Amino acid sequence: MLTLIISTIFALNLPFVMANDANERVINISGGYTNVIRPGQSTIAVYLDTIKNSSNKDVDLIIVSSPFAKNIEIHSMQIVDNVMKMKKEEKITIPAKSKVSLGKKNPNNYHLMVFDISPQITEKNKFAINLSFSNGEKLQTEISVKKHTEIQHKHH
Ligand SMILES: [Cu+2]
Repeated sequence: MLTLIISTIFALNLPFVMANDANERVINISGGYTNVIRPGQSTIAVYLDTIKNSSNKDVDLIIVSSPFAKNIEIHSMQIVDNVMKMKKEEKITIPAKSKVSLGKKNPNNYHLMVFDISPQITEKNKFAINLSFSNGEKLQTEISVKKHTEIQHKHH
């Protein structure tokens, strides 16, 4: 009887244990930043130096949001007929045991396009964005806003 109870508990626990394994943190994000936000500007591009996947399965970045913005899209850029065009991506795959850059000048020109950002965000601020991945992982990361002095080329 006791054996039966124990094995029943183990049987019932199995899915729980598997769910726990799936929720183990395998994604690491570093280096979130955006350019100077000019007064009145409501759409900005956000860059992440690295998204690292330490698991042995591919993981997709699928949803990005922020309490400080209405909507965030995943974008890439491609040259079409000599014109640089932004393209909305449904996901970015971070291959197993590998990393992908959404930093400036990454090969696919990946970036996050943030729409209707709160006017409260200024160069003094950092703000948080939330990233959801196909393995169920949800992470928050801070985006620092670059200051005016960091701009190297000014156009008057
Ligand atoms: Cu864009």
